[in-house]
Amino acid sequence: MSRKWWKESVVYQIYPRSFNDSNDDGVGDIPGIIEKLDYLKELGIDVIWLSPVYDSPNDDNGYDIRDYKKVLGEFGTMEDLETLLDEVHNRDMKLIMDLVVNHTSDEHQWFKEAKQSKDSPYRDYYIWRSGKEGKEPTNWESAFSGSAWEYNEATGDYYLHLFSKKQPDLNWENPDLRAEIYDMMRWWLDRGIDGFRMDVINFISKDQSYPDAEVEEGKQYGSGAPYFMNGPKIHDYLQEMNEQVLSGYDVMTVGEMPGVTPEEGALYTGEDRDELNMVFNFDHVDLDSGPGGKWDVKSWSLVELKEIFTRWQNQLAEDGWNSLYWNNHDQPRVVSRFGNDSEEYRELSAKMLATTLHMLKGTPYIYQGEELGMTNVKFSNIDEYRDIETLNMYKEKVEQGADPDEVMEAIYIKGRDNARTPMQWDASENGGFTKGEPWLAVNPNFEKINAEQELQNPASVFYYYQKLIQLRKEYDIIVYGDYDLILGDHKDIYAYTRTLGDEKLLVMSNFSGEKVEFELPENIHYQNKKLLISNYDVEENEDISSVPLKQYETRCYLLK
Ligand code: TEU
Ligand code: CA
Repeated sequence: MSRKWWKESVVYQIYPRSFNDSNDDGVGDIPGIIEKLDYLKELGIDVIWLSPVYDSPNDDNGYDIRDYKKVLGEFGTMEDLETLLDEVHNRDMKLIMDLVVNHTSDEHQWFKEAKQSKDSPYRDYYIWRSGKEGKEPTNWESAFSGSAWEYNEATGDYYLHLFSKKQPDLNWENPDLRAEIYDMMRWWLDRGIDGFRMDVINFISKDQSYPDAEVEEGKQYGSGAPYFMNGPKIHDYLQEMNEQVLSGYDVMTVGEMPGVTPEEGALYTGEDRDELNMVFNFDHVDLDSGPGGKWDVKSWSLVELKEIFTRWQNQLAEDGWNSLYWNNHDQPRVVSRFGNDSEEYRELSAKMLATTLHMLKGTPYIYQGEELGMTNVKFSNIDEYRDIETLNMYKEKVEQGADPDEVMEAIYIKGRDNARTPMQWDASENGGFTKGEPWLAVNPNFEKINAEQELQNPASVFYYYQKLIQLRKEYDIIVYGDYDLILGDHKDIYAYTRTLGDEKLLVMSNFSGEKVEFELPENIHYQNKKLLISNYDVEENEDISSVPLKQYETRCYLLK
C-alpha cells in the first residue's frame, strides 16, 4: 500500500456560517476563520475542508451555488479567501473546498437562461422532461420533501431537482457542461487549493430511461435512488474528471456518496482506477434510520455498527482508502448519538468515540465542535430552526396530520441544525461566536462547553483529540497497520487490533454506561506493552489478559 500525505492527515471540517463571526452581523465569515487558524494549528490538524463559501441565495446554506467563481458577500471577498489560503499554507496546513456539481442554484446564470426557452444554449445543461398525463415525469421524491420535478411555465415541461426546487440537477450527459465544470475546477486548483470534497458526486449519472420508483401504500412519491445513485456512467465521468483535471495536481479528493456499498467504494478509490482518493459512505449514519427513512428513528446496536466498520475496513484493506467520520454539517452530534451527553459521561464518551474512530485505518475527519464534545440541541419552537430539510419535512408531516410534538422529537434526534449551532468559543454572550444576533441560536450549554474552558483544562476533550492527532504523526501503525476485529459478538465492547510488522495496536472501547469485562483473545501474544492513550487513569503495568472496563472506558495499547 503506497504512502500518501492524505493518508497520514487529519481533516477538520469548517461550516463557515457557524464557525466565527468577525463583524458581528450574526453570520460566520472568512476573516473569522483566519482569526482561528492558530486554534486549529494547536489542535494539530493537517487539512481544512471548507463547506461552500461561493455566491449563493442560501436556500440550502450554500449548497445551492449561484456563481462558482465568486465568494458570498456575507462571508467576505475573493481577497479574504486568498488570504485564508495563504495563512493556511503559512502554517503548513492545506485547504480543500466543497465542489457542488450535481446541481446549481436556480439563480445560476446557466439556469436563468435555460429556463427561458427550449432554444437556449444552456437548456441542455439541466434535465428536462415532459409531464405524464398532466403529472410529473416520474414519481420520485425530492430529498427535501415533495416531488423531485418542478414545472416550468415558459417551456411547458419539468426540470429535475433531487434536492430543493432551487437546486436544479445538472445534466452530466452533456459534454459541454462537463467541460465547463472541469474548467472551473482547474481555475480553483490553479489558485492553489489542495483538493475537493465532492457533494453527492455519485448522483451525477442518471438512468436515462427515468423509470418510476416503487411507492409505499398511501404515499404519493417514492425513492428514485436506484436510478441515480452510482448510475450507469458514474465511473466514466469520474475517470474523465481525473484525467482532465485531478491528475495534473497533487491534491486530495473525497466524494460524498449516499448509498455507496463497500464493493463500489473499492472501485471509486482503487489506486489504479484513477477516480477519487476516498468516499464518505453513509452505512453507519443510516444505522438509526428505519424503513421510512431518516426521520423514522430506530434504535441501533453496537454489533451492527462494528459489522459496518469492519466490512469497509476489510473491503478496502488491500486497495483503496477509507474516510473515517462521525460528524458533519448534516449529521447529529456524535456524543448525543452514539455516546452519552449527560453531564456525567459526555467527556468520557466523546473521548471513547474519538479513539474508536481515529485508530481505524483511514483518514479521520473532525467536524467543528466535535473536538469540544459539542452536543445536540433542543429548540422548543420550530421557528427557531433554519434548515430547509427540517422545515419542509415538519410542514409536510404536520399538514398530513402528524402530531407536532412527535415530529419535534425526531428533529431533536436527527435534524441537521444539531450540527449547525454556532461554535462555542467561550462563556460570553452567544458563546463568543458573535456579538450580534446569530443566524441560528447558540446551544444554551455554551457556558459549560466551550473552547476557552477546554484550553485551560489538560483533561479536556480538546487535548484528547490533540493527543490522538499527535499519535498518528508518531506511529506509522496507526496509518498503515492492518485491521482485525476481535470479540465481534460482544454487545458492549468494540475491540480491534492493527498490525504492522511485529507490532500490534490494541484498541478496546466500552460503548455502554455499565462496567464490562474485556477478555483478551488467547491468540494475541506480546512481550511488551505500552499504553498510548486512555480516557481514565490506568496503571501502566496492569495485566490486560482480563480488564474490567469502566463506563465508556477506552484504551489503546501498543504491543510488541
Ligand atoms: O448532502 C447529501 C445527502 O444526501 C444528505 O446527507 C442530505 O444532507 C440529507 O440530510 C438527506 O437526509 C449533501 C450536503 O452535505 C448537504 O448539506 C446538502 O443539503 C445536499 O448534499 C445537497 O447539496
Ligand atoms: Ca460575519
